[in-house]
Order: sequence, then C-alpha cells, then structure tokens
Amino acid sequence: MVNWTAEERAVISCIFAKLDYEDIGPKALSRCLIVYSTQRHFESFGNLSNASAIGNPKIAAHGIKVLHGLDRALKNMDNINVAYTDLSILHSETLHVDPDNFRVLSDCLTIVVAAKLGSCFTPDTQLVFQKFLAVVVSALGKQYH
Ligand code: HEG
Repeated sequence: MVNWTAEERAVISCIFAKLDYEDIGPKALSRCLIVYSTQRHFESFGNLSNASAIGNPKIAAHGIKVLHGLDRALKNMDNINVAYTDLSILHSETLHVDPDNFRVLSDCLTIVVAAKLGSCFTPDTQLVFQKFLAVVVSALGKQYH
C-alpha cells in the first residue's frame, strides 16, 4: 500500500489538470515507439516504419486511450493495484506486452509533460509525478510476477 501526503495528492491533481490528453497522449506514445521501437505490439495499426508514419491517427487515438487509462489511478490513488487488475491481465495474458515497456512509456510521458509544463515542472514536481507513474507501472506489471 502506497502512502500519499496531502501535498503529493495536490501536485498530482495539479499536473493532470494542466494536461490535454489529446495532445500529450499521442506525443508520449509516438515518442515511445520512435525511441524504443515498440512497434511490434501495434502490428494492426498500419505502417509504423518511421517517425512520420508513427504519427498516424490510430497511434494518436491509442495514446489518448492510454492517458485516459491513467484516470483509474487518479481516481483510486489509495488502491492503484486493484484499479489495474483487469488491465494488467489484458497486457500480460492477451496482448503479451513486455512489462519493461510500461517503464519506457512512463519515461516518455515524463519527458513530454516536462516539455509542456516548462519551469512549473520542478524537480520536486517530477519526483511526485514519477512516484505516481512508478505505482501505475508496478500495478500494470502485477500479473507478470
Ligand atoms: Mg496499453 C490497450 C492502458 C501501456 C500496448 N492500454 C490498452 C487499453 C488501455 C491501456 C486503457 C484499452 C483496454 C481495453 O480496450 O479494454 N497501456 C495503458 C496504460 C499504460 C499502457 C495506462 C501505461 C501507462 N500499452 C502500454 C504499452 C504498450 C501497450 C507500454 C506497448 C508498448 N495497450 C497496448 C495494446 C493495446 C492496449 C497493443 C490494445 C490496442 C488495440 O488493439 O486497440
């Protein structure tokens, strides 16, 4: 069980209030595909052979879906593991996504959020954001243990 101080909760709410999922989601997922070559999971999404092809609408839509997937953590800060039970099963048993990719995507998301928030994204803010993402990554990876 992860403990959150009132200040950490406030930081997380404040970051997410500033994020436009339609902008951040596609940027984070496409960065993940470009930098870490995670295309093999998205074979049904069409041509993903280069950075401009990765900018395709299916990837963009999926990036938005992933960001909405983070809402479950936001709404269940005290029970993130349980909130991701079904998604953990889906990613491990059905989609066979390598769980290292959760970490990689969370790093890409951190970079995109940092670029968006600029000087508001202080080291202290980053610390809390990464704690939040680490808990999500661990919850998504639970089914693999
Ligand atoms: Mg996943 C489906 C969330 C990382 C590959 N992902 C989904 C769905 C959600 C989601 C909400 C839709 C589930 C449904 O249809 O019921 N994904 C999600 C989160 C994170 C994540 C919150 C990490 C923060 N996903 C992730 C990574 C990969 C991946 C790193 C691969 C590199 N996800 C993936 C694929 C699908 C989903 C291939 C199915 C896409 C489809 O066929 O529509």
